[in-house]
Amino acid sequence: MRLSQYFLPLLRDDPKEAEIVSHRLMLRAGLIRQASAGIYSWLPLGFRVLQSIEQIVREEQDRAGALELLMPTIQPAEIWRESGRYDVYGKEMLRIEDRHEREMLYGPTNEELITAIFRDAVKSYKDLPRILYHIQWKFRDEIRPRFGVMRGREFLMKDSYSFDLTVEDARKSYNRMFVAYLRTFARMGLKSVPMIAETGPIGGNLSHEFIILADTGESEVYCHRHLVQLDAPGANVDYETDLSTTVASFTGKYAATVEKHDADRFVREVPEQDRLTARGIEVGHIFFFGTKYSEAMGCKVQGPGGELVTVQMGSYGIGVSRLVGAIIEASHDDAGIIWPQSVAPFDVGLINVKVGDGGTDAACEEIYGKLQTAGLSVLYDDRDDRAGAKFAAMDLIGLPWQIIAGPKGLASGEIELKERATGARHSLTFDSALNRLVQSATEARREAA
Ligand code: 5CA
Repeated sequence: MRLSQYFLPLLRDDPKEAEIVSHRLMLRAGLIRQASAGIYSWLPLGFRVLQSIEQIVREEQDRAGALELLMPTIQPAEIWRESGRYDVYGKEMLRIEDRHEREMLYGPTNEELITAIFRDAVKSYKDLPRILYHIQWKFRDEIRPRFGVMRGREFLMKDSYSFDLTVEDARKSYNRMFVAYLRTFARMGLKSVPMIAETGPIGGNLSHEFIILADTGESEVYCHRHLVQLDAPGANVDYETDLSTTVASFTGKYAATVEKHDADRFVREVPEQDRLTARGIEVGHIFFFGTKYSEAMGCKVQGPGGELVTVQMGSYGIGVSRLVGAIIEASHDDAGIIWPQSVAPFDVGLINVKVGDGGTDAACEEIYGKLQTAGLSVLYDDRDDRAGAKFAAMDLIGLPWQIIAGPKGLASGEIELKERATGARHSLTFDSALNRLVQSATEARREAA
Protein backbone atom coordinates (compact mmCIF):
# COMPACT_ATOMS: atom_id res chain seq x y z
CA MET A 1 0.00 0.00 0.00
CA ARG A 2 1.29 3.44 -0.97
CA LEU A 3 0.90 5.92 1.85
CA SER A 4 0.24 8.67 -0.72
CA GLN A 5 -2.96 6.79 -1.62
CA TYR A 6 -3.88 5.56 1.85
CA PHE A 7 -6.20 7.00 4.49
CA LEU A 8 -4.11 7.52 7.60
CA PRO A 9 -5.09 10.64 9.53
CA LEU A 10 -2.35 11.00 12.18
CA LEU A 11 -2.59 13.46 15.06
CA ARG A 12 0.49 15.38 16.09
CA ASP A 13 -0.68 16.12 19.64
CA ASP A 14 -2.16 14.02 22.37
CA PRO A 15 -5.96 14.25 22.32
CA LYS A 16 -7.22 15.74 25.58
CA GLU A 17 -10.01 13.22 26.06
CA ALA A 18 -7.65 10.22 26.13
CA GLU A 19 -6.62 9.20 29.64
CA ILE A 20 -4.59 6.09 28.90
CA VAL A 21 -1.79 5.42 26.48
CA SER A 22 -3.61 2.94 24.23
CA HIS A 23 -6.49 5.37 23.70
CA ARG A 24 -4.06 8.21 22.93
CA LEU A 25 -2.06 6.10 20.50
CA MET A 26 -5.12 4.66 18.76
CA LEU A 27 -6.34 8.19 18.03
CA ARG A 28 -2.90 9.58 17.14
CA ALA A 29 -1.96 6.65 14.89
CA GLY A 30 -5.20 6.92 12.94
CA LEU A 31 -6.69 3.59 14.05
CA ILE A 32 -10.06 4.83 15.31
CA ARG A 33 -12.29 7.87 15.55
CA GLN A 34 -15.05 8.38 18.08
CA ALA A 35 -18.57 8.49 16.65
CA SER A 36 -20.20 9.15 20.03
CA ALA A 37 -19.36 8.24 23.62
CA GLY A 38 -18.03 4.67 23.67
CA ILE A 39 -18.77 4.12 19.97
CA TYR A 40 -15.96 4.11 17.43
CA SER A 41 -15.30 3.92 13.72
CA TRP A 42 -12.38 1.72 12.72
CA LEU A 43 -10.19 3.46 10.15
CA PRO A 44 -8.28 1.34 7.60
CA LEU A 45 -5.14 0.80 9.70
CA GLY A 46 -7.11 -0.03 12.86
CA PHE A 47 -9.49 -2.26 10.95
CA ARG A 48 -6.58 -4.37 9.67
CA VAL A 49 -5.44 -4.96 13.27
CA LEU A 50 -8.98 -5.77 14.40
CA GLN A 51 -9.29 -8.30 11.57
CA SER A 52 -5.95 -9.97 12.40
CA ILE A 53 -7.00 -10.35 16.02
CA GLU A 54 -10.36 -11.71 14.94
CA GLN A 55 -8.61 -14.22 12.69
CA ILE A 56 -6.35 -15.53 15.48
CA VAL A 57 -9.38 -15.89 17.74
CA ARG A 58 -11.21 -17.74 14.96
CA GLU A 59 -8.33 -20.12 14.21
CA GLU A 60 -7.95 -21.11 17.86
CA GLN A 61 -11.70 -21.59 18.29
CA ASP A 62 -11.81 -23.79 15.20
CA ARG A 63 -8.77 -25.75 16.40
CA ALA A 64 -10.57 -26.41 19.69
CA GLY A 65 -13.53 -27.82 17.77
CA ALA A 66 -15.92 -24.86 18.05
CA LEU A 67 -18.18 -24.08 15.07
CA GLU A 68 -18.65 -20.57 13.76
CA LEU A 69 -22.05 -19.10 12.98
CA LEU A 70 -23.39 -15.57 12.94
CA MET A 71 -26.28 -14.29 14.99
CA PRO A 72 -27.75 -10.81 14.51
CA THR A 73 -27.06 -7.75 16.68
CA ILE A 74 -30.79 -7.06 17.10
CA GLN A 75 -32.80 -9.56 19.14
CA PRO A 76 -36.47 -9.87 20.11
CA ALA A 77 -37.32 -9.04 23.75
CA GLU A 78 -39.45 -12.19 23.92
CA ILE A 79 -36.58 -14.65 24.42
CA TRP A 80 -35.12 -12.47 27.17
CA ARG A 81 -38.50 -12.61 28.92
CA GLU A 82 -38.32 -16.41 28.71
CA SER A 83 -34.95 -16.50 30.48
CA GLY A 84 -36.08 -13.88 32.99
CA ARG A 85 -33.26 -11.47 32.13
CA TYR A 86 -35.26 -8.80 30.27
CA ASP A 87 -36.12 -6.86 33.39
CA VAL A 88 -33.03 -7.64 35.48
CA TYR A 89 -30.60 -6.48 32.81
CA GLY A 90 -31.57 -2.89 33.53
CA LYS A 91 -30.33 0.23 31.83
CA GLU A 92 -27.27 -1.39 30.30
CA MET A 93 -29.52 -2.93 27.69
CA LEU A 94 -30.36 -0.74 24.70
CA ARG A 95 -34.06 -1.29 24.06
CA ILE A 96 -35.63 -0.52 20.73
CA GLU A 97 -39.20 -0.53 19.43
CA ASP A 98 -39.75 -1.34 15.76
CA ARG A 99 -42.48 0.18 13.55
CA HIS A 100 -44.94 -2.54 14.61
CA GLU A 101 -44.30 -1.60 18.24
CA ARG A 102 -42.49 -4.86 18.84
CA GLU A 103 -39.91 -4.72 21.58
CA MET A 104 -36.40 -5.40 20.35
CA LEU A 105 -32.96 -4.90 21.78
CA TYR A 106 -29.36 -4.55 20.68
CA GLY A 107 -27.73 -7.71 22.07
CA PRO A 108 -25.36 -7.26 25.02
CA THR A 109 -24.65 -11.03 24.86
CA ASN A 110 -26.31 -14.05 23.22
CA GLU A 111 -27.17 -16.81 25.73
CA GLU A 112 -30.91 -16.51 25.00
CA LEU A 113 -30.68 -16.48 21.22
CA ILE A 114 -28.27 -19.40 20.97
CA THR A 115 -30.32 -21.43 23.48
CA ALA A 116 -33.45 -20.82 21.38
CA ILE A 117 -31.62 -21.89 18.20
CA PHE A 118 -30.23 -25.00 19.84
CA ARG A 119 -33.51 -25.95 21.53
CA ASP A 120 -35.42 -25.77 18.26
CA ALA A 121 -32.84 -27.79 16.33
CA VAL A 122 -31.46 -30.48 18.62
CA LYS A 123 -33.55 -33.27 20.07
CA SER A 124 -31.14 -36.09 20.87
CA TYR A 125 -28.08 -36.60 23.05
CA LYS A 126 -26.42 -37.93 19.89
CA ASP A 127 -26.07 -34.33 18.69
CA LEU A 128 -24.06 -33.39 21.79
CA PRO A 129 -21.52 -32.11 22.64
CA ARG A 130 -21.37 -28.94 20.52
CA ILE A 131 -19.63 -25.60 20.92
CA LEU A 132 -20.98 -22.78 18.74
CA TYR A 133 -19.48 -19.31 18.47
CA HIS A 134 -19.76 -16.05 16.65
CA ILE A 135 -17.83 -12.80 16.40
CA GLN A 136 -20.33 -10.00 16.50
CA TRP A 137 -20.82 -6.44 17.77
CA LYS A 138 -22.44 -6.06 21.15
CA PHE A 139 -23.97 -3.04 22.83
CA ARG A 140 -23.91 -2.30 26.55
CA ASP A 141 -24.99 1.14 27.64
CA GLU A 142 -22.16 1.45 30.17
CA ILE A 143 -22.60 4.35 32.60
CA ARG A 144 -19.01 5.42 32.14
CA PRO A 145 -17.62 4.38 28.79
CA ARG A 146 -13.93 5.23 28.95
CA PHE A 147 -10.42 4.36 27.89
CA GLY A 148 -11.43 4.22 24.23
CA VAL A 149 -12.14 0.71 22.99
CA MET A 150 -11.28 -0.79 26.38
CA ARG A 151 -14.66 0.02 27.87
CA GLY A 152 -16.86 0.89 24.93
CA ARG A 153 -20.61 0.85 24.56
CA GLU A 154 -20.46 -0.85 21.19
CA PHE A 155 -17.69 -3.45 21.08
CA LEU A 156 -16.70 -6.56 19.16
CA MET A 157 -16.91 -9.80 21.11
CA LYS A 158 -16.25 -13.41 20.30
CA ASP A 159 -18.79 -15.42 22.26
CA SER A 160 -18.98 -19.20 22.33
CA TYR A 161 -21.63 -21.41 23.87
CA SER A 162 -21.24 -25.06 24.86
CA PHE A 163 -23.97 -27.69 25.04
CA ASP A 164 -23.38 -30.96 26.90
CA LEU A 165 -25.35 -33.85 28.32
CA THR A 166 -23.66 -34.02 31.72
CA VAL A 167 -21.82 -31.72 34.11
CA GLU A 168 -18.71 -33.81 33.59
CA ASP A 169 -18.86 -33.33 29.81
CA ALA A 170 -19.54 -29.62 30.29
CA ARG A 171 -16.36 -29.39 32.31
CA LYS A 172 -14.49 -30.83 29.32
CA SER A 173 -15.92 -28.13 27.07
CA TYR A 174 -14.91 -25.53 29.66
CA ASN A 175 -11.37 -26.92 29.66
CA ARG A 176 -11.21 -26.81 25.87
CA MET A 177 -12.07 -23.14 25.86
CA PHE A 178 -9.70 -22.51 28.76
CA VAL A 179 -6.77 -23.93 26.77
CA ALA A 180 -7.87 -22.24 23.54
CA TYR A 181 -7.87 -18.89 25.38
CA LEU A 182 -4.32 -19.33 26.68
CA ARG A 183 -3.16 -20.06 23.13
CA THR A 184 -5.16 -17.24 21.58
CA PHE A 185 -3.66 -14.54 23.79
CA ALA A 186 -0.14 -16.00 23.58
CA ARG A 187 -0.31 -15.78 19.78
CA MET A 188 -0.94 -12.05 20.15
CA GLY A 189 2.21 -11.69 22.23
CA LEU A 190 0.22 -11.44 25.47
CA LYS A 191 0.73 -13.24 28.73
CA SER A 192 -2.71 -13.98 30.14
CA VAL A 193 -3.38 -15.19 33.65
CA PRO A 194 -6.66 -17.03 34.31
CA MET A 195 -8.24 -15.88 37.57
CA ILE A 196 -11.25 -16.95 39.58
CA ALA A 197 -13.91 -14.34 38.87
CA GLU A 198 -17.39 -13.10 39.71
CA THR A 199 -20.11 -14.32 37.32
CA GLY A 200 -22.32 -11.20 37.41
CA PRO A 201 -25.35 -11.01 35.10
CA ILE A 202 -24.29 -14.09 33.06
CA GLY A 203 -24.70 -16.36 36.10
CA GLY A 204 -23.41 -19.72 37.32
CA ASN A 205 -20.80 -20.42 39.95
CA LEU A 206 -17.68 -21.33 38.00
CA SER A 207 -15.88 -18.69 36.01
CA HIS A 208 -12.42 -17.48 35.08
CA GLU A 209 -11.33 -14.14 33.77
CA PHE A 210 -8.27 -14.03 31.55
CA ILE A 211 -6.21 -11.09 32.71
CA ILE A 212 -3.36 -9.21 31.06
CA LEU A 213 -1.23 -7.46 33.64
CA ALA A 214 -0.93 -3.73 32.92
CA ASP A 215 -0.61 -0.67 35.13
CA THR A 216 -3.61 0.93 33.48
CA GLY A 217 -5.84 -2.11 34.00
CA GLU A 218 -9.29 -1.39 35.34
CA SER A 219 -9.26 -3.90 38.16
CA GLU A 220 -6.94 -4.95 40.94
CA VAL A 221 -5.80 -8.58 40.76
CA TYR A 222 -3.92 -10.91 43.10
CA CYS A 223 -1.95 -13.99 42.13
CA HIS A 224 1.00 -16.28 42.66
CA ARG A 225 3.95 -14.92 40.70
CA HIS A 226 4.64 -18.32 39.11
CA LEU A 227 1.40 -18.15 37.11
CA VAL A 228 2.76 -15.22 35.13
CA GLN A 229 5.78 -17.28 34.10
CA LEU A 230 3.87 -20.28 32.74
CA ASP A 231 3.94 -20.82 28.98
CA ALA A 232 0.71 -21.40 27.06
CA PRO A 233 0.14 -24.91 25.66
CA GLY A 234 1.75 -25.43 22.23
CA ALA A 235 0.09 -25.87 18.87
CA ASN A 236 0.29 -29.65 19.27
CA VAL A 237 -2.29 -29.65 22.07
CA ASP A 238 -4.82 -32.41 21.43
CA TYR A 239 -8.32 -31.21 22.23
CA GLU A 240 -9.67 -34.74 22.08
CA THR A 241 -7.68 -35.75 25.16
CA ASP A 242 -8.33 -34.98 28.81
CA LEU A 243 -7.12 -31.42 29.34
CA SER A 244 -7.74 -31.32 33.08
CA THR A 245 -4.06 -31.62 34.05
CA THR A 246 -3.12 -28.76 31.74
CA VAL A 247 -5.91 -26.63 33.17
CA ALA A 248 -4.93 -27.63 36.72
CA SER A 249 -1.41 -26.30 36.20
CA PHE A 250 -2.95 -22.86 35.61
CA THR A 251 -5.57 -23.06 38.35
CA GLY A 252 -3.57 -24.79 41.08
CA LYS A 253 -2.12 -21.60 42.48
CA TYR A 254 -3.87 -18.57 43.93
CA ALA A 255 -5.24 -16.09 41.37
CA ALA A 256 -8.30 -13.93 41.91
CA THR A 257 -9.85 -10.70 40.77
CA VAL A 258 -10.70 -8.12 43.43
CA GLU A 259 -14.33 -9.30 43.70
CA LYS A 260 -13.22 -12.84 44.59
CA HIS A 261 -10.08 -11.93 46.51
CA ASP A 262 -9.65 -13.53 49.92
CA ALA A 263 -6.82 -11.73 51.72
CA ASP A 264 -6.42 -14.44 54.38
CA ARG A 265 -6.16 -17.22 51.82
CA PHE A 266 -3.71 -15.19 49.76
CA VAL A 267 -1.39 -14.82 52.77
CA ARG A 268 -1.88 -18.42 53.83
CA GLU A 269 -1.32 -20.00 50.41
CA VAL A 270 1.28 -17.79 48.78
CA PRO A 271 4.78 -17.18 50.21
CA GLU A 272 5.39 -13.47 50.65
CA GLN A 273 7.99 -13.15 47.89
CA ASP A 274 5.57 -14.76 45.39
CA ARG A 275 2.57 -12.56 46.17
CA LEU A 276 1.78 -10.42 43.18
CA THR A 277 -0.70 -7.58 43.48
CA ALA A 278 -1.17 -5.80 40.20
CA ARG A 279 -3.66 -4.17 37.89
CA GLY A 280 -5.13 -6.14 35.05
CA ILE A 281 -7.13 -5.92 31.84
CA GLU A 282 -9.82 -8.54 31.38
CA VAL A 283 -9.53 -9.79 27.80
CA GLY A 284 -11.62 -12.92 28.20
CA HIS A 285 -14.17 -14.42 30.55
CA ILE A 286 -15.50 -17.97 30.62
CA PHE A 287 -18.52 -19.27 32.50
CA PHE A 288 -20.13 -22.57 33.41
CA PHE A 289 -23.74 -22.00 34.41
CA GLY A 290 -25.27 -25.46 33.98
CA THR A 291 -28.98 -25.30 33.29
CA LYS A 292 -29.65 -21.62 34.03
CA TYR A 293 -30.86 -20.87 30.48
CA SER A 294 -31.70 -24.36 29.23
CA GLU A 295 -34.07 -24.92 32.17
CA ALA A 296 -35.84 -21.58 31.80
CA MET A 297 -36.11 -21.92 28.02
CA GLY A 298 -36.87 -25.64 27.80
CA CYS A 299 -33.70 -26.73 26.01
CA LYS A 300 -33.85 -30.51 26.51
CA VAL A 301 -32.68 -33.51 24.56
CA GLN A 302 -33.60 -37.15 24.69
CA GLY A 303 -30.97 -39.06 26.69
CA PRO A 304 -29.62 -42.57 25.94
CA GLY A 305 -32.43 -44.16 27.96
CA GLY A 306 -35.18 -42.12 26.27
CA GLU A 307 -35.56 -39.72 29.19
CA LEU A 308 -35.57 -35.92 28.68
CA VAL A 309 -32.36 -34.28 29.87
CA THR A 310 -31.89 -30.54 30.35
CA VAL A 311 -28.74 -29.48 28.54
CA GLN A 312 -25.68 -28.26 30.48
CA MET A 313 -24.30 -24.99 29.17
CA GLY A 314 -21.37 -22.62 29.42
CA SER A 315 -20.43 -19.40 27.65
CA TYR A 316 -17.05 -18.01 26.74
CA GLY A 317 -16.29 -14.43 25.75
CA ILE A 318 -13.27 -12.63 24.29
CA GLY A 319 -13.15 -8.85 23.97
CA VAL A 320 -11.89 -8.66 20.38
CA SER A 321 -11.96 -4.85 20.08
CA ARG A 322 -10.70 -4.43 23.67
CA LEU A 323 -7.68 -6.57 22.71
CA VAL A 324 -6.46 -3.89 20.30
CA GLY A 325 -6.14 -1.53 23.27
CA ALA A 326 -4.77 -4.23 25.57
CA ILE A 327 -2.00 -5.14 23.12
CA ILE A 328 -0.96 -1.49 22.86
CA GLU A 329 -0.97 -1.14 26.66
CA ALA A 330 1.39 -4.12 26.79
CA SER A 331 3.57 -3.07 23.85
CA HIS A 332 4.51 0.57 23.21
CA ASP A 333 7.22 3.13 23.95
CA ASP A 334 7.49 6.92 23.95
CA ALA A 335 7.53 7.02 20.16
CA GLY A 336 4.38 4.98 19.64
CA ILE A 337 2.93 1.52 19.18
CA ILE A 338 5.06 -1.63 18.83
CA TRP A 339 2.89 -4.25 17.14
CA PRO A 340 3.67 -7.93 17.66
CA GLN A 341 4.18 -9.36 14.18
CA SER A 342 1.07 -11.56 14.43
CA VAL A 343 -1.35 -8.61 14.59
CA ALA A 344 0.64 -5.86 12.86
CA PRO A 345 -1.37 -4.01 10.19
CA PHE A 346 1.57 -4.39 7.77
CA ASP A 347 4.75 -6.48 8.11
CA VAL A 348 7.06 -3.71 7.04
CA GLY A 349 7.15 0.05 6.39
CA LEU A 350 9.29 1.30 3.51
CA ILE A 351 10.53 4.87 3.85
CA ASN A 352 11.72 6.72 0.79
CA VAL A 353 13.93 9.42 2.34
CA LYS A 354 14.21 11.50 -0.85
CA VAL A 355 11.06 11.41 -2.95
CA GLY A 356 11.71 13.09 -6.28
CA ASP A 357 15.28 11.80 -6.55
CA GLY A 358 15.16 9.56 -9.62
CA GLY A 359 17.56 6.89 -8.33
CA THR A 360 15.94 6.64 -4.88
CA ASP A 361 12.43 6.51 -6.36
CA ALA A 362 13.41 3.73 -8.74
CA ALA A 363 15.15 1.73 -6.03
CA CYS A 364 12.16 2.08 -3.70
CA GLU A 365 9.78 0.95 -6.44
CA GLU A 366 11.89 -2.13 -6.96
CA ILE A 367 12.12 -2.85 -3.22
CA TYR A 368 8.36 -2.31 -2.84
CA GLY A 369 7.68 -4.84 -5.59
CA LYS A 370 10.12 -7.43 -4.28
CA LEU A 371 8.82 -7.26 -0.71
CA GLN A 372 5.31 -7.94 -1.95
CA THR A 373 6.45 -10.74 -4.22
CA ALA A 374 8.06 -12.33 -1.15
CA GLY A 375 4.61 -12.39 0.47
CA LEU A 376 5.12 -9.49 2.87
CA SER A 377 2.57 -6.74 3.40
CA VAL A 378 4.17 -3.32 2.92
CA LEU A 379 3.22 0.24 3.71
CA TYR A 380 5.34 2.38 1.39
CA ASP A 381 5.82 5.97 2.54
CA ASP A 382 6.17 7.59 -0.87
CA ARG A 383 4.95 11.01 0.30
CA ASP A 384 7.03 14.08 -0.39
CA ASP A 385 7.65 15.00 3.25
CA ARG A 386 10.58 15.66 5.60
CA ALA A 387 12.51 12.51 6.50
CA GLY A 388 12.15 13.31 10.23
CA ALA A 389 8.37 13.47 9.95
CA LYS A 390 8.32 10.16 8.09
CA PHE A 391 10.46 8.44 10.74
CA ALA A 392 8.18 9.74 13.50
CA ALA A 393 5.05 8.61 11.67
CA MET A 394 6.47 5.14 11.05
CA ASP A 395 7.49 4.77 14.72
CA LEU A 396 4.06 5.97 15.83
CA ILE A 397 2.14 3.38 13.80
CA GLY A 398 4.54 0.70 15.04
CA LEU A 399 5.05 -1.76 12.16
CA PRO A 400 7.56 -4.43 13.28
CA TRP A 401 10.14 -3.56 10.60
CA GLN A 402 11.21 -0.48 8.67
CA ILE A 403 13.31 -0.26 5.53
CA ILE A 404 14.84 3.17 5.13
CA ALA A 405 16.16 3.95 1.66
CA GLY A 406 18.07 7.14 0.77
CA PRO A 407 20.53 8.23 -1.89
CA LYS A 408 23.61 7.92 0.36
CA GLY A 409 23.15 4.28 1.32
CA LEU A 410 21.88 3.29 -2.10
CA ALA A 411 25.07 4.68 -3.67
CA SER A 412 26.92 1.85 -1.92
CA GLY A 413 24.09 -0.61 -2.56
CA GLU A 414 22.67 -0.49 0.97
CA ILE A 415 19.48 0.33 2.79
CA GLU A 416 18.83 0.57 6.51
CA LEU A 417 16.75 -2.08 8.26
CA LYS A 418 15.23 -1.03 11.57
CA GLU A 419 13.52 -3.31 14.03
CA ARG A 420 10.80 -1.29 15.75
CA ALA A 421 10.79 -3.25 19.04
CA THR A 422 14.51 -2.84 19.79
CA GLY A 423 15.28 0.23 17.73
CA ALA A 424 18.27 -1.66 16.30
CA ARG A 425 19.34 -0.37 12.85
CA HIS A 426 21.52 -2.20 10.40
CA SER A 427 22.92 -1.05 7.08
CA LEU A 428 22.83 -3.93 4.66
CA THR A 429 22.04 -4.88 1.10
CA PHE A 430 18.40 -5.14 0.22
CA ASP A 431 18.75 -8.85 -0.43
CA SER A 432 20.07 -9.53 3.09
CA ALA A 433 17.30 -7.35 4.54
CA LEU A 434 14.73 -9.29 2.57
CA ASN A 435 16.14 -12.56 3.92
CA ARG A 436 15.83 -11.29 7.48
CA LEU A 437 12.24 -10.20 6.93
CA VAL A 438 11.16 -13.40 5.26
CA GLN A 439 12.79 -15.40 8.06
CA SER A 440 11.01 -13.34 10.71
CA ALA A 441 7.65 -13.72 8.96
CA THR A 442 8.19 -17.46 8.60
CA GLU A 443 9.01 -17.77 12.31
CA ALA A 444 5.84 -15.86 13.20
CA ARG A 445 3.82 -18.19 10.98
CA ARG A 446 5.46 -21.24 12.51
CA GLU A 447 4.47 -20.04 15.99
CA ALA A 448 0.92 -19.84 14.75
CA ALA A 449 0.85 -23.31 13.26
N1 5CA B 1 -21.81 -14.07 27.50
C1 5CA B 1 -20.60 -13.97 28.25
C2 5CA B 1 -19.51 -14.79 27.64
S1 5CA B 1 -19.72 -15.07 25.98
C3 5CA B 1 -20.19 -12.52 28.38
O1 5CA B 1 -20.84 -11.65 27.89
N2 5CA B 1 -19.09 -12.29 29.09
S2 5CA B 1 -18.50 -10.88 29.48
O2 5CA B 1 -19.50 -9.98 29.89
O3 5CA B 1 -17.47 -11.11 30.44
O4 5CA B 1 -17.83 -10.28 28.20
C4 5CA B 1 -16.84 -10.99 27.51
C5 5CA B 1 -15.64 -10.12 27.19
O5 5CA B 1 -16.04 -8.98 26.42
C6 5CA B 1 -14.97 -9.53 28.42
O6 5CA B 1 -14.04 -10.42 28.97
C7 5CA B 1 -14.29 -8.29 27.84
O7 5CA B 1 -13.02 -8.63 27.31
C8 5CA B 1 -15.20 -7.88 26.72
N3 5CA B 1 -16.04 -6.72 27.12
C9 5CA B 1 -17.06 -6.72 28.02
N4 5CA B 1 -17.58 -5.47 28.15
C10 5CA B 1 -16.86 -4.69 27.31
C11 5CA B 1 -16.91 -3.29 26.98
N5 5CA B 1 -17.80 -2.48 27.54
N6 5CA B 1 -16.02 -2.81 26.07
C12 5CA B 1 -15.11 -3.63 25.49
N7 5CA B 1 -15.03 -4.94 25.76
C13 5CA B 1 -15.88 -5.47 26.65
